[in-house]
Amino acid sequence: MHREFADALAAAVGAPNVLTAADDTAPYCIDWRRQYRAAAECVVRPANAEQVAEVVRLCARSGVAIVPQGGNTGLCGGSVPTGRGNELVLSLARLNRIRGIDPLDDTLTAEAGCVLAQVQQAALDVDRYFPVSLAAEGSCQIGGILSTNAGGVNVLRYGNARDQVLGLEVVLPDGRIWNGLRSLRKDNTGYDLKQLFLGSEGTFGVITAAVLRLRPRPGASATAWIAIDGPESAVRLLARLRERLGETVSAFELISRRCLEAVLAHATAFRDPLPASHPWYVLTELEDSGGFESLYARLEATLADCAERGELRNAAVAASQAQSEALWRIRETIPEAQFANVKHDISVAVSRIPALVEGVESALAAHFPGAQSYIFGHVGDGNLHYNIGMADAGATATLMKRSEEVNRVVYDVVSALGGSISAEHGIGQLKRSELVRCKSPVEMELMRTLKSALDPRGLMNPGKVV
Ligand code: FAD
Ligand code: 2HG
Ligand code: ZN
Repeated sequence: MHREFADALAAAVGAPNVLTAADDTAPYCIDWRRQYRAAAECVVRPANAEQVAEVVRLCARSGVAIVPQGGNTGLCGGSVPTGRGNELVLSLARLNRIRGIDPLDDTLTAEAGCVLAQVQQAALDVDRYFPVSLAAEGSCQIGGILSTNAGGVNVLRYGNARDQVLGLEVVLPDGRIWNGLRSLRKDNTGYDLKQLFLGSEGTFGVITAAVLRLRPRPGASATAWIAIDGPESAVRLLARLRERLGETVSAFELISRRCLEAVLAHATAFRDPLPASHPWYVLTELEDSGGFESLYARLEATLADCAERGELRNAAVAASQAQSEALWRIRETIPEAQFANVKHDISVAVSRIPALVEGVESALAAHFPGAQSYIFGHVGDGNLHYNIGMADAGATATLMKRSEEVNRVVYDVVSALGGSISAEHGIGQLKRSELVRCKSPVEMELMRTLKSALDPRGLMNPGKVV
């Protein structure tokens, strides 16, 4: 790294916050799945928006590219360097202050480096609720979930990360700070600029803070683990639960038997929630303003009725918070229990989920005999994590080398059903070439026009998305 540039960075953020030794930078230069590793010039850890702006100005002056990084839990290689050109990792971890909470406005203003769990807890502390929830919530950061427009398990009721945002503060690629930290529920004064930065994976600027919407804290929640025949039953069961229980249904997750078995094999602490084995499961959660007893009773009665109609095979309703947490731990452990395989994060209209599973399974059987699918995820949003491996680690490693061919097979089915190749994880480095295949030339041109208008020198997270 150029001496003058290094000195200027140290002056901006303090020398201890400019990491250059390989041992220090290594954890920032490899992604969560250990699929992408590349060196950075350095890792810079500013403490506030002004310091971020100064670092961005210095980078613009020296032509150094910036890779914004939050909790580094992203699953598409967006948060790590590409290894092409001079890149600096800009860690937002020290911007971790909650700037304010207003229970009358139902808003919380958080800096980008606040960990999601910290924000959830801060909301609970004032008897409010921040509904974004995902297995990485102990490490992913607000800037990361907003930049990927993360989903998680509560999208069904509350929407994606994008839907939780009222205002943003962003450092633009030239180092100017855009203060859009408004708390307005209604504001039609021209283009809604914050939407540009939500879900654009750090390619337009660095989010430094956000005004987040809070919700009423649910009085009670009830959880059920339900055995079903297959995806078709899941879609019908969701419709039935929503008919009977309305908006109280906040999560509705599909889990295949193979995923459950992977979790049971992963750690001895896990138990199969039901006495017999079943091919598929749904994990559902209800939230309501009333008490637990009545919610539990409504859920149990609805499931008993569904069982009588033959709409489910068996069900276990959690009788305590501890039982509910144990069921959710199974779901949350799936990503690490089936860590190495060819990942897909796909969505279709909810009603097309059965056709999606049928189509992908038969295409896989034809093209990759012996392939084993780990199917799970947010079926209530039409979003499945469709991860494909083989019976043993060696064969899976070989399959991973053919991941482009596997992707082709999966994405052709997705595309025939009018679906998306990235429901929630984003594009990053992983799906960049696929994006070009699945978007029309008009859409790609619009995206590139936006990119060159906002970041004409291409210094914001290059090699990601477009
Ligand atoms: P990072 O990984 O650090 O970054 C992600 C992207 O955002 C990168 O492109 C990065 O450059 C950019 N970025 C980060 N911070 C900023 C910023 N302040 N300004 C501009 N750009 C920035 N995702 C889901 O949607 N739903 C899930 O259910 C889900 N579950 C997960 C479970 C596990 C176990 C793991 C490991 C990941 C999961 N994810 C899920 C993936 C996921 O995208 C996130 O965990 C989260 O959104 C990333 O946050 P992060 O702070 O780790 O971001
Ligand atoms: C989840 O829903 C995440 O758990 C991770 O989005 C999905 O590991 C995966 O494929
Ligand atoms: Zn997910």
